[in-house]
Amino acid sequence: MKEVSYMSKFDHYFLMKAQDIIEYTLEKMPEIPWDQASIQTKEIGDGNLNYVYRVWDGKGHSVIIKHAGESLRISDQMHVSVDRNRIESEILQLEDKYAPGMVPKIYFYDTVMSACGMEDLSEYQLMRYALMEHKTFPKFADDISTFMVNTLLMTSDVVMEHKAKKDLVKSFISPELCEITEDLVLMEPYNDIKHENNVFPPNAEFVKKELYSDEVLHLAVSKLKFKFMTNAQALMHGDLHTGSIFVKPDSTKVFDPEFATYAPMGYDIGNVIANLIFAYDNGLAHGKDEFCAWCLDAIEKTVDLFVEKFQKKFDQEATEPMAKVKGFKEWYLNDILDDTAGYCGTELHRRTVGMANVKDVTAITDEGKRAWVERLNILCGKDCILNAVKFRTGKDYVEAIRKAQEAAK
Ligand code: SR1
Ligand code: MG
Repeated sequence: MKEVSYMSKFDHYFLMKAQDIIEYTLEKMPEIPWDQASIQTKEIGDGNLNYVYRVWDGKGHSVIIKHAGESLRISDQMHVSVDRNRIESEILQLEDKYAPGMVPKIYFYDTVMSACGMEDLSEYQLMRYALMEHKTFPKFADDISTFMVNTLLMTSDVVMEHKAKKDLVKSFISPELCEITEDLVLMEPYNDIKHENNVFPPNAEFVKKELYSDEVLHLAVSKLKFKFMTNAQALMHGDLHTGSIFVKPDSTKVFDPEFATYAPMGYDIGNVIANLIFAYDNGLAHGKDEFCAWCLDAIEKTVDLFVEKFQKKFDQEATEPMAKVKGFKEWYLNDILDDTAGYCGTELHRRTVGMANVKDVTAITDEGKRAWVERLNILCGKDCILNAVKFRTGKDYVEAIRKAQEAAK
């Protein structure tokens, strides 16, 4: 039989623009009966790395096309492998297996154009923006603790057959994205080595004293950095902040796992807690007492539900005989909780003084209030890092936040 080969504009990688996206969608998703007369697209990306297009028509069909550029949106000087789109697509498929219904569906992914088509979740709101409107989400702690226990414990050596786990380690290693975390999160907030930090000027002296000159803190953070680089504990999301979560009152969806890699579980849990603290900062600056109380409650429940569900699932799912030895589960969980506090601290610091900040804080227009909550983040983060072994329950975080809030005045 004669082989027929079709030439396509999308046989070789190039950075697609809006005008290419419709043609691309029609080619990649022929199974959808698109209404070509009304099909349109809009770039809706809000992150630091990729381009995100919504494509829709007048007959109710829609899809999200996510496309990786060779340089990053946050800085055209930063270049990161476009393989991150494959990693993200495969991880979302895997997470859907471990935490069904908690991530967008992937319809296709394309390693030539480094793009994927995924479920349009337009009826959801990005959690960071919803929190900045001081909306509350009663199911959030329950949902996110389930997501973390399921995706983290189930991909660890406690549960997975070890050779299969090592295959996942191999598939999802992304050295350049790891390097961003290693430098941007776990080093630069403490030494501004590349002079890329964004320090709010009224706090410049405070940052110099509390972050740049504290050698005890530097040693603690160096240990967290080495643990991140060397402890292939679980397939974590790697960027689990409120800009990677969509919410509706009754549902939570996690997306954007391109930083996913094998690293300590506490990195994800710490990120969630720190980002709820940024929401709290915003509520505090705007005098939203009820919202602030909800943030503290969500932090408390997220930690406590994680611990409760983790222990239960560990008992149900552990397959590794040595993980069943008496005392192992408690030792392992305490280590995760130490890491949780430590990485909560580094996330608090890097989003406050590092290169990639969060709108919850930067959108605070009252300078005095912004300076205050930024000092809260810095002091609370230090407490989490330096006293990590004392953070065992949700209440420990709530107390630390209240203490830092007073000390930061
Ligand atoms: C250079 S990328 C900066 C940050 O954006 C991503 O969302 C990650 O959080 C990364 O650290
Ligand atoms: Mg992201």
